[in-house]
Parts: sequence; C-alpha cells; structure tokens
Amino acid sequence: MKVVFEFEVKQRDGRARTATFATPRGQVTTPMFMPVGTQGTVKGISPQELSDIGSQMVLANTYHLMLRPGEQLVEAHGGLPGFTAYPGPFLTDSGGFQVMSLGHLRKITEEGVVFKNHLDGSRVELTPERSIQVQEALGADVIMAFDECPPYPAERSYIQASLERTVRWLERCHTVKTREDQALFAIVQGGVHEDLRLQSLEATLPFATPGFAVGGLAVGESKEEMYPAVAFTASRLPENKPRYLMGVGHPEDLVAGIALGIDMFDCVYPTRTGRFGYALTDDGRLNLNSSAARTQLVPLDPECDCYACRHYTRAYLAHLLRAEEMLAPRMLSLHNLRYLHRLVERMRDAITQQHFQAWAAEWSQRYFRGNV
Ligand code: PRF
Ligand code: ZN
Repeated sequence: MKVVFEFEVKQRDGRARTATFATPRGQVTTPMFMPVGTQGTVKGISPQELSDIGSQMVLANTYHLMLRPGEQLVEAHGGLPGFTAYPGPFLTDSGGFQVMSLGHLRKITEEGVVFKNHLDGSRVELTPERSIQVQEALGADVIMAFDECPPYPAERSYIQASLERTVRWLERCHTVKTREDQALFAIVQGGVHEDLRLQSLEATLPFATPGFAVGGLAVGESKEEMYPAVAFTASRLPENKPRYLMGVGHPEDLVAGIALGIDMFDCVYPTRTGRFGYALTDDGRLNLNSSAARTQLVPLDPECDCYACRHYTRAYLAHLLRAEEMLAPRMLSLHNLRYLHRLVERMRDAITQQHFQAWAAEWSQRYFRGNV
C-alpha cells in the first residue's frame, strides 16, 4: 500500500503556519504537541483520555520497547495500536538519543552504538539497520532516522564528526527501509553552530524525506542559544514538509518554536512535572506541593476544560499529592497535557485569524508575570 504523507499548509502568519498531515492512521492538524509514551503508555493516561483531551499523535521509544517486551511481541499485536489500544497515529524515536541520555552507553562507532541493557546488564548493539527493523515491527506511522545527539557542551570537532556520521546513518536507514506505509523523518544535527547546522542541512535535504526533525537541541544550552539555532534550521527546511523539534515542550518553547515555523513537538515535561505536583497555566507553573495550595477551593486552572479542572479543587489535589494517592499524578498529567494541547489549539486559531504575533506577545506577558 503506497501512502502519500501529504502535508498541506493551510495558513501562514509570519513564519508560523497551520497545516494538515495525512498519515495511514488518520489526518493530524499542526502545529501539534505529541505526548510521550515511552513504554507504550503515556504514564497514567488511558487511550480514551488521550483522545478526549485532543492528543493527535503519540510518541513511543524504540530503545525501551526493543529491550522490553521486545518488538516481536508488539508486532504480534499488529503493532503499537493493537498493543496499546490507542488507535491513532504513532511516531517512534530511533533509540540513539535514549541510549545516550540513559547513560549506559559503551561505545559509538561507525557501525552504531553498543550499550549496556539497563534492565539486565547485557550487551546490546543498536545500528541504523536494527533501529529500522525494530521501528518497522513496532509499526508507527512516522519513524525516525538513527542519529547521534551530542551532549552539551561538546567540542565543535566532535559535533562535526558526529553530524557527518549521522548523515551516513541516514543513508543506511533509507537503504534498509522496506515499508511504504511509514514515513521516515531525517534529523538535522549540528549543535548551536550555524555553519554546522548548514552542513547538516545541506547533506540531509537531498534525501527528501517526508519530514525533517531538528535534533540536538534542548540538551542543556540556554534559550538564547537554542532559539537562534531553531530559527536558522527551520528557515532552511522545505516549506511543504513537516518540521519536528525533538524533545521540546515547555509552554514558552512551543510559543517560540511555532513562531519560528515548527510544526511538531514532543516532551516528557507535562507528564513528568505533573507527577512531581506541578500544573501548567497561563499564569505560569502552579506548585501543588506549596502550603498555599492546600486551602485553595478553586480548580487548578479555571480556564481549563479537563476532567481535573471540571471536578476538583486545588486543595483536593494537593491533599491527594501529600497522601501519595495515585490519582494526583494522573490528574496533574492529564491537566498538563490538556494545557499544552489547548495552547497549540489557540495558536492554530491565532494563525488562522492572522494575529499570531499579538497573541504570542499577550500570552508571554501574562505567563512570565507568573501570578499563580
Ligand atoms: N535525536 C533523537 N531524539 C531526540 C533528540 C535528538 O537529537 C532530542 C534532542 N532534544 C530529543 N529526542 N533521535
Ligand atoms: Zn485542567
């Protein structure tokens, strides 16, 4: 089955744009935020809840699922949708980044990476070929090229050698890919150096993949370094393909990224900070662990339409959190995901109505005043 991953830009406002992206499991509207379901579940949130809050595409990880339960078991369920009961589109990350960030890395060579399995200590090898094989078995709609994301800070010479290797790995991914119903996205690296970003772009663009990711950012650099690197890279990516900023998902970074022409984001931030007791709002981040929250008889966010905000007070949720009841991390995760989905919805509307800049200025003013 030949599927065209058509990306159709609907509206532009400055560099920001809204578009539709057709995948085998349905059409999504961009800009969009993708919840992270590393182990085949968005921690604590059911597929029904994901649909209810407006999730469109869910991310899963090659690294975790190949080690446990193994990609064959997922494949035996008909891939991630059958395994997880989330019927919509999926995206899988390729594994290299997770190997690095989990710190069990043994060796990076031209062939691939060798690492220690964090579950049983065994030696595992992940190569571009193996990553594609696993991602084909997992069966996501969008799969990612196997890349290297250098740590921050790193030597310029290392970043250059690494981005060159990432291009050779992209070629190997391209060669072994067999499924036509999966879109392989390339990843642009190059750290925060414009000339290295340009080198990566020039070597990556000829592959004409159905989408392009901006990798290697949000790894510890300042926003003053990250935003120009996003601007530089996004402005040189094709107009008619989705642009995915990997691992980025703080509210202010979604606003900045969309202003610079980014279409897709993913991040563990909303669920992770929710589990720690923090709620995202237009007035900044609310800390439910604070003593003030214990007596507040108002919703987390009076402007939010999520289940938690329609039913519970801050005081109740703060109580659940202190009592270590599992409903607390669940409800805070649900709210935070809904907050980010609503944030991008509002930005899609502002782009459609051609007042994105004014909307973003007003949102930022209130958010950074931080009145919660
Ligand atoms: N590469 C891959 N996954 C990623 C990244 C990357 O550079 C990042 C960078 N923030 C997050 N996730 N493959
Ligand atoms: Zn809410």
